[in-house]
Amino acid sequence: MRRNKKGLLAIGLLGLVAIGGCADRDFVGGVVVGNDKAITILETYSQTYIDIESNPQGVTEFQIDDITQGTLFDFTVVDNEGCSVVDSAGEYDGFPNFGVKIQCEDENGRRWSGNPILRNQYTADPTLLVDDGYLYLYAGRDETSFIHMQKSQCKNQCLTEALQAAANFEITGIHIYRTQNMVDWEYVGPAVEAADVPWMRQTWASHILTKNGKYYLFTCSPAKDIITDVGVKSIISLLSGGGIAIGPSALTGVAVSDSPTGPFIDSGEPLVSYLTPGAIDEVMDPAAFTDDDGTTYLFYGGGGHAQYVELSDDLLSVNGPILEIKGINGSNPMPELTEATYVHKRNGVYYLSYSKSKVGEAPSPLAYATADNIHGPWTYQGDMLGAVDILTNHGAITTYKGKDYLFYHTGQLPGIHNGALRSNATRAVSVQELEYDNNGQIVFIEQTALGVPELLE
Ligand code: FUB
Repeated sequence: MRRNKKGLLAIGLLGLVAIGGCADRDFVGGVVVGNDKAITILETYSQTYIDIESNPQGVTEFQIDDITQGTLFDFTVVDNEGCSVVDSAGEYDGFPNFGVKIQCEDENGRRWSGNPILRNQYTADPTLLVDDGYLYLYAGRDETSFIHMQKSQCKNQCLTEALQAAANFEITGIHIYRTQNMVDWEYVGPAVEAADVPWMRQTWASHILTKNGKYYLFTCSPAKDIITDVGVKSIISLLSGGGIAIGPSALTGVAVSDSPTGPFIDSGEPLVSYLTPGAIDEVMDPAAFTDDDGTTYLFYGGGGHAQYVELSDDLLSVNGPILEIKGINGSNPMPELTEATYVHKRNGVYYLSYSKSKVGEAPSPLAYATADNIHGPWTYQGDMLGAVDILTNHGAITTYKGKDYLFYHTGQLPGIHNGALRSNATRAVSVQELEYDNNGQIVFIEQTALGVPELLE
């Protein structure tokens, strides 16, 4: 095994392979690996990854000479942000363990997290908890063999593919990771696995919250007995000028533990579902929030709609009717809502963030609205993070050791699974610092390859 000790080591592509498909899609090629296997999708909505040296995100790219299990491989590192690579090496150990560990140092020798922060498995839909000196990250693990490629210019012809891809997540569990310095992450173990919960088909986005000395992991799943109605909803949404509706009929429940490390035991049945009177179909992407008076609310939504409901004090049932999120003078406080509602509060101001999409534009910027009251009215404030390079995004915000952070996911982790490089369900969690201006507005957050610096004691 050779190790790249510094900067960019460009390893030439062994070959380019044109891949057929949608007529107006200009595939730029692929990488030939192993036994002349042509693989790859090196194109997504907004970026073309085959051009390694001009990759604006400076992410790690690699090629594998032989993809048999246990093979050590060289890879290419691009650093365009002053990060020297002090250790980079890889070993293919069978999906999802294709990972490489990259340690970055700046010119002062300070370590940075790098983005994505976890590189040996795909992770999506972050949710965060600060507990006993640790920052805990709970994330779904993407495990997909679905090959999908799409780009913004490829609208109508590829729409069906895009929708199918969105419906083809394979997310088997929520997993727990933790750090004390934002650079070194420890894998703790699984929190909830869909196979253990009768009402779950997959573990879609979750939300962790602690109350009364217990730890509550709100989880959601597309309905088990509905294949998907995503396509129909999306067409209706598109015809009416909305974004791509990728929310299926979904359910949200809660699993409880005495410890942030689990075990989390599902309460037995969903708290709210698409069958609950008054609820929208997309009862997905739970965002739980406890207000100063101790009342906990559960927000959820997708595909253009979001709602919320008060929970009972033990958080195991709802306590009141389904409520609608209101804007000022009837305005829509969450334009182009796709999904991923998230609520936090700072200096008396409530922030309601979410991911949004608009046909023909790069998907999934994160936007937010603010209010003086948890019941609104909410005022739309605009984007806080630009589009990512993959179909979805999902944000989570926290304060840890005096710094504010936004976690989200991108398609920036390369990898190989069943001959596919990247799909809309090969996502990976990234992090950036988050700042507020003097008026409490979130300063637009730039996505970087470097991530965040190590927190020193
Ligand atoms: O991971 C599955 C779904 O994709 C989540 O529930 C959404 O937030 C989006 O990230």
